[in-house]
Amino acid sequence: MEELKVDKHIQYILSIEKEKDSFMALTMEHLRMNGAYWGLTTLDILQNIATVDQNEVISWIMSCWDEESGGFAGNVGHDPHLLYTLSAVQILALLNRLDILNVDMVSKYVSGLQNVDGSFSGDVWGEVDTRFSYCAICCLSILRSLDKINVAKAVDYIVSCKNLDGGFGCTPGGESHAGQIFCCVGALSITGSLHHIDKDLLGWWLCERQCSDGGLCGRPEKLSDVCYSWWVLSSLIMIDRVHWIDKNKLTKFILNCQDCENGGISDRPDDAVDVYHTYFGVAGLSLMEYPGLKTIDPAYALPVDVVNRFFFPE
Ligand code: GRG
Ligand code: ZN
Repeated sequence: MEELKVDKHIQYILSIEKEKDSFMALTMEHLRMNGAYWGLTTLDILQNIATVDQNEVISWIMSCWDEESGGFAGNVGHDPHLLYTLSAVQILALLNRLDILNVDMVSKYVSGLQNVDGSFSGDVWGEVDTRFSYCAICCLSILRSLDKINVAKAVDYIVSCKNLDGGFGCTPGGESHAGQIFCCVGALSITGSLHHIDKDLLGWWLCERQCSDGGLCGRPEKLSDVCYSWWVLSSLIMIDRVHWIDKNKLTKFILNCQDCENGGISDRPDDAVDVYHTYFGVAGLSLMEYPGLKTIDPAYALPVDVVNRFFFPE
């Protein structure tokens, strides 16, 4: 079997830095904060976070902070959003620099986006989605500020998005999708509410996502894609059903999506690589305990040692 090209992937992620002369110059301008989280978390799983200039990263992150609202934007001068606020908090946790945050203001931003039905809007424009429930809950949990929202109502809303097939959608009645399932299972896991899930039913739906090529897909009749190695596998782990998929076949599928020459991982074999699928491929292998990788936490999407550090500070 092809092995994981650790050094090539490190070089690939660092090369995105060199292209535009700073690490933060990751491809997608409007969601650079997410890109930074994907790249840096991948480097940490590959045990190479020390290769980046941490001060440069931290000052860039803080320049994306909007003092007025308390939220973070996807890039300097852009509008704040829950998606980027979670990424910023995750990166600061990764770099062990949560101390520079104004926790009260960031938590106020997040809690201010909760609606009366318990759901969360992504920003002031109001779009509601279970993705934002996850972002809010994960972010506040890292900041140890879950008491700033109505957790019971947040859980009720997520449960109202559960379908008869055991999965979850983005709003009540929305079709089950592996990405939304990760968000709902992750949020329920963090809030100690997994008893709302029928584990056998959801586990069955999730393990049915494994295709004949060994890869996982996001919904019935769809093609396999490396990113679902994260969305599906992390959910299966959280509900204790990961032994229902064939890990060997999935490992081979991910390793087959590597660019063995220039580094990086693509969505499926022979496609172009990107930092997003590089992260999900490496994170998926970490979930399957591939040798030499840091173990990643399936709910927080951060290495386990990082999660332990913010819950059990020295
Ligand atoms: C910290 C890991 C982490 C996440 C933050 C943003 C977020 C929370 C979660 C997003 C969950 C989600 C909805 C993921 C799905 C992304 C995706 C590949 C969507 C495309 O779906 P389809 O079904 O495409 O249109 P395919 O290609 O699968 O047919
Ligand atoms: Zn994908």
